[in-house]
Amino acid sequence: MDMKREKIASDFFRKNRNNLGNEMQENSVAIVFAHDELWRNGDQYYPYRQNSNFFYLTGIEQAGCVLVLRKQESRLQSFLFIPRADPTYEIWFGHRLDKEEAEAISGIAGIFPREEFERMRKKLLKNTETIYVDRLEDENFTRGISYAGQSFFDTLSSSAKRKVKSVAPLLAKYRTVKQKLELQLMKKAMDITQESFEHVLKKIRRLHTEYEVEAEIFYHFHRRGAVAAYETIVAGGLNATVLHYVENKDDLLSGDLLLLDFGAEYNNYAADCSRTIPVNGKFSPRQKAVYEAVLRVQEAMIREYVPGNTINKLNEKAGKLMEKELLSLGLITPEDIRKQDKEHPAYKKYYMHGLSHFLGLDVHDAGNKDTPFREGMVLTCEPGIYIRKENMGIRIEDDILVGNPPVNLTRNIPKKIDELEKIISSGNPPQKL
Ligand SMILES: [Mn+2]
Repeated sequence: MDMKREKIASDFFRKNRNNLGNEMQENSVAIVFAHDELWRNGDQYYPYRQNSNFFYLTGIEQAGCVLVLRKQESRLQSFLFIPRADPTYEIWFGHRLDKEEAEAISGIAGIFPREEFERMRKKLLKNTETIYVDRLEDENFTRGISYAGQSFFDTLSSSAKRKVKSVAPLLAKYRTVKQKLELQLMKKAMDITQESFEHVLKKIRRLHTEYEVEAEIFYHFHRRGAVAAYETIVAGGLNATVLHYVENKDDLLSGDLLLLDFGAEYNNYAADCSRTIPVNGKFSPRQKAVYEAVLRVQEAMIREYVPGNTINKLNEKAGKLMEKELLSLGLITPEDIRKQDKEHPAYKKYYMHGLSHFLGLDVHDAGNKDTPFREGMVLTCEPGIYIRKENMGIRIEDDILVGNPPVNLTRNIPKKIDELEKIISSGNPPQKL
């Protein structure tokens, strides 16, 4: 039995398909492909991670599958195509789902071998006016990437006989609002993230490099059946001013701060947390002042995660608060603010990223900067101050459940200065060499 996975009842996936069906027009079809295996080198592939939309609609975590939903006369039918059983394949790579197993996971009764897809496709698309295809949504990150859904979309679009649309906007309405089960899985990812951080705190004075810290985090992710939801950032001193520093290769220096941006992915659901700690266990007065400024902005902003707000509105408010803090820290002057260009406000010199993003199956989940917040949405709150000339970058990030009042789901991951210093000092003292 697969102990690394929690069994999710097929009702969850059926409900998600029905929700998508409600958004689809009459006489339409939606097609979602499973991700292919991604080649790494030689005969090796990257660890497999299912396409989030495909998982959300089927629960199937296997390559080579296709989901087709057909809506006609307000009735929704589901068809799932899976690779045929192959004894030789199984000797080398293990078990592949058979029809019964795929049905039990997904709740879909109409299951067919994958090679039938090409033959049945014409029939399934017959009399449809609109076809929704799951395609690559963000060109910034997917240019040049091969995905069956995208090729399918391009082929259909060029024939121009029917309307071809993207499936993602229809799903975003549902993926942004977390169901109870999803919140439970995310909470588990957050608990695992918390556990790994507490171990780092207790060990930090005996760890000498960024990659040792990373190993400590991964150890606690893996032992609880999780993986990293995104590339882990372990950035000491100046490295923390590189926003996406993921090499994690340098020595840790006493007197430096260490920025950690790390989150477990459990059952495909992500946590996303950032903490900043002193390598030697004690914040200097200046580090403390900058840290407290970031924390004040974060705590004020967490209260803003109420229904009706948007990421854009949060960014505006966070910018104003940050401006005030940077003035008191002496990093910017009233003159800088008077002279500032609206597009490039003075605070952006030290706080250059956004405050928040949606969180769920993807670490940067469905939903955008104008999506009005609704109860049950989960977003991050992550202000930061990065000062190259002072060799420090500080970010504090928690995961917030929208509501009235909002709930900080990662509130138990320590972040107050005295709490951090106390836990570090309770751990093993540095090794005498
Ligand atoms: Mn984040």
